[in-house]
Amino acid sequence: MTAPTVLSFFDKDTKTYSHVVADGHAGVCAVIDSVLDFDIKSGRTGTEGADALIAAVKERRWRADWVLETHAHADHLTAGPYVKAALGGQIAIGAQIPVVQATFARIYNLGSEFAPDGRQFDRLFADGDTFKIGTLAARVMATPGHTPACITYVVGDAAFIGDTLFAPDYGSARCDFPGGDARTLYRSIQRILSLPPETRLYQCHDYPPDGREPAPCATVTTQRASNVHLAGKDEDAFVAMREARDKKLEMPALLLPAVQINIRAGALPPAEPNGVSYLKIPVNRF
Ligand SMILES: N[C@@H](CCC(=O)N[C@@H](CS)C(=O)NCC(=O)O)C(=O)O
Ligand SMILES: [Fe+2]
Repeated sequence: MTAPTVLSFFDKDTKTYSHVVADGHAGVCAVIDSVLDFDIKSGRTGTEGADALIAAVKERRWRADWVLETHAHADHLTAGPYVKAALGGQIAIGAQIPVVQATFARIYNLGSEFAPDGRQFDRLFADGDTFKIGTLAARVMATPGHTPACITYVVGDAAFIGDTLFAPDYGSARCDFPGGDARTLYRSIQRILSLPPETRLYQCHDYPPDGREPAPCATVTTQRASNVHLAGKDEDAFVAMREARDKKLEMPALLLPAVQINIRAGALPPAEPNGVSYLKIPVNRF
């Protein structure tokens, strides 16, 4: 099997990892979890981070066949449409995304202009679906828990696990967003850890403690041996720990602006008659 080439890009503002997984020989890649910069103070989007990723792909003369999301992110805006316009590719996300869209359509009180049925994306991937990146075979695993629609992309000896496990010294993803569930996450993590021991598990975030550089991945072996949220814990103990921790977490700084764009596959809400697109903030809803 051809080993995939992986490039990883770290967004310091939201501590998000975007990845590019490529069949270098065929010159074809997939972009995973891209980030659009967003300045909440001015309401301005920016493309500095996405441009660096796009430049790295262009430099290698790769074409993107896929612009993949592991889930509808709650802490940053996706740059999916911007990446697609620059590199090509179909925008894809998990097949359960309508569940997330329906929940947030209620929260934002979106009108009939927004259809919570996944049509905003080019492709919806369900558990067990397969697709190609050049000659590389990619396989989808449903890994819900952080959100109901989270998926993992397995490409050769690399797996893009989104928000499930984080670095061994940090642990796991929160489960307190609408539709999140700690027990479901635990079971998804067990499925991920049943991949071959040498599999590189690429995370969507790293929140390194002071003094440690961010790291994009850890192997199944390393996660099994040393993840602080798993060591010595069975399912019930994990759930108790996760739920207790989640009670203490603040909302991500960009949740309210980000989700209303991410459930639209990265499109801004339709412009108002003056040509400007507006975001909504539900007051006293959370
Ligand atoms: N302080 C961060 C929080 C980000 C956050 O909540 N990240 C989620 C992933 S979208 C998570 O699972 N965090 C795990 C945790 O903090 O335990 C922000 O404002 O963006
Ligand atoms: Fe997330």
